[in-house]
Amino acid sequence: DPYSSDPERHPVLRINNLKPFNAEPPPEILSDSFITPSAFFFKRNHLPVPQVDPATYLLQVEGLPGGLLTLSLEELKTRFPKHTVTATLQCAGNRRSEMNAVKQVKGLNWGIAAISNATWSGARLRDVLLAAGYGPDVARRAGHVQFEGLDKDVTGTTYGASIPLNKAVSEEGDVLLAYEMNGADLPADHGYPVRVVVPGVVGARNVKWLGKIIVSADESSSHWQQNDYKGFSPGTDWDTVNFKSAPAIQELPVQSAITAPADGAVVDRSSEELTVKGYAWSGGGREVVRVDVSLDGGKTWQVAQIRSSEKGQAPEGTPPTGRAWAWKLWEITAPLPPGAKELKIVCKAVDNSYNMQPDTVAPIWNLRGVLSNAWHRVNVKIRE
Ligand code: MTE
Ligand code: MO
Repeated sequence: DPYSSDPERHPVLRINNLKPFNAEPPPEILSDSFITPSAFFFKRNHLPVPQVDPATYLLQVEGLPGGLLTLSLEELKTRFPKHTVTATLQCAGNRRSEMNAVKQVKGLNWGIAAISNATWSGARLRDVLLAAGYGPDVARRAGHVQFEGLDKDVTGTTYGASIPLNKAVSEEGDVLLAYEMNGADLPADHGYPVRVVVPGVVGARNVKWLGKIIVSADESSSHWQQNDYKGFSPGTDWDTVNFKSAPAIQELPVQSAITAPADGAVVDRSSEELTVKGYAWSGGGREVVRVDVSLDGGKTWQVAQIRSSEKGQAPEGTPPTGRAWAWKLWEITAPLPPGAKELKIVCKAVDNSYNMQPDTVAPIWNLRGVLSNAWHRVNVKIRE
């Protein structure tokens, strides 16, 4: 069993698939803390977790004028300044189950918690590429930075993905070769000893157990870059889909969801007030500037209170405006509407480009069930 050496996991996680391991925390845990404790951070593995010995680990960097650069873990930690960023990761398939409810899609049936927020520390990818000879001449011939994981399938094929070279080398990109998560070594499930953290970009490009970096004219040829993690029209089906016709997902659209109360919960009339909590985030460093909440299915709206961090101050490693890599937690406490027997709670977020979420799922349905970001809806009953 290639999964026999997988690490232990917290029993509270909701397992979508055991081998490979895919699990999300109960949603209310997400809104408990601005930084998701690593044990509760969602886990999305395509393959067995590789066991990597930190003493012999080598990271290879290819495709630059300096020739092949090989770095030990120690060299990565000592030759380059340590940089810290608080960034949210979201799987392209977060909230896929809501697409499944419209019409069957292919993929793991994620709820609303395939998203989490952590503080990551490591070397800047930019610094490592510069050390390997990156310069303007390279920018003229290359357009992508490919990443290969050390996790392999039975045929020896590794997990792989790529990002645009611009994102990788930009001083504002904040792309990390992270060796710490939440102030400790990366846990095995999250890529020990080194993973790529690409703030603002879909989870799939944040390659774990990083073995190789290749600067190239081409995107990664991996299945996950070419034939997966792309968006299509609701009218496209498996007979007509042409994966070459759509770009690989990179920056994600604006997103929000209600983490508490849970759908189907019953609240007592005597409690008089109800607190609704959730998260909101947008890709590409676009900052969420507002979250609207409705208790009547979208007829009337109130503005939620946004918490940008634990205690109101900026999270560690917060860069200037335009680089809002971390999510916002929000909440609203409202009196129970008199006479109501049921509340239809809805949330929707707005980012600083005034992007908003679509109101329903059907117009954004797609065969892979990715980019599911419609208004989130939770129904609760009021007991008299
Ligand atoms: N990297 C490797 N090497 N192998 C993987 O299976 N999964 C990707 C990405 N990086 C994956 C990977 C996907 S699809 C997601 S959503 C994120 O890792 C999940 O990161 P997490 O498990 O730390 O939450
Ligand atoms: Mo993912």
